[in-house]
Amino acid sequence: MEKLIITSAICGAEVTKEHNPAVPYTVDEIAKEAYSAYKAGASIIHLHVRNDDGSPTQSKDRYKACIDAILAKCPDVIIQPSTGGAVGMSNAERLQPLELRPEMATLDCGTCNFGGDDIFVNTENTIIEFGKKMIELGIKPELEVFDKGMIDMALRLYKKGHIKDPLHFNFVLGVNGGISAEPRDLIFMRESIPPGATFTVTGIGRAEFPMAVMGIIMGGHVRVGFEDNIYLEKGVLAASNGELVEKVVRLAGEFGRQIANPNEARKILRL
Ligand code: KMH
Ligand code: ZN
Repeated sequence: MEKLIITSAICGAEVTKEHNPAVPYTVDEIAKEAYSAYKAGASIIHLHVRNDDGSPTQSKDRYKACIDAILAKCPDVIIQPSTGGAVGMSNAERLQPLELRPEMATLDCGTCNFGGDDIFVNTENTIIEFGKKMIELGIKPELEVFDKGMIDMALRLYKKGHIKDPLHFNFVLGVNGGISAEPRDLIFMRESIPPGATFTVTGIGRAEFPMAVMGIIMGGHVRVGFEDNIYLEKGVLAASNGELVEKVVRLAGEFGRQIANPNEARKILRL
């Protein structure tokens, strides 16, 4: 089996220090958390950024400051900015980090409920606009799918040329409004993508590690981090993103799956 690529989603846009005091906001905190994940075995950092007060932002300047600080500590890591940002942001706001020409970025493939009254809006035209921009700038999209219909949308737009090979999906399971996180759900998602496409598995909340194990044994890749889950185990807050990554490394070891370093990840993903 291919080596395992671990992505760490170190802060997201929604989780706060009230949920877990280790959630990073400042540039220094973000760089420190990225380093903890990288040192533990993450080769990709899925990056959202915050203002110092913790509010989410897609500011290009703030991304630049965070990326520079991360690269100073983790020179070869793959940085994957979010183009999802936070619920309610405009497309123009969300697209800003692409101007920095990262190697990868997320491309969210559909609209869904996002808990309470929140709706995460990604219309077909939005996905086309974001996909075209990534082709134009040579940025590999990670196709974020929160439900099976989003895979169908991605494949439709791929056929029309708005998304290019090689395809890489991130199956996000357990969002309140997306597909649930049962083993059958992940198998259904996996069977719905073309042979040859790569995939990462992200389980939300308590589904993080069960889904990680499934990703490990199914030959996929794994994402963990405070964006998705703040607990190391039931009732125990993780002290860092590194602790979450270390747990994945331990689980992968139990199943004989080796961990990819960033350059190996680049080869697997054909970056
Ligand atoms: N914060 C969520 C609304 C992404 O990074 O592309 C969207 C999100 C997806 O986190
Ligand atoms: Zn995200």
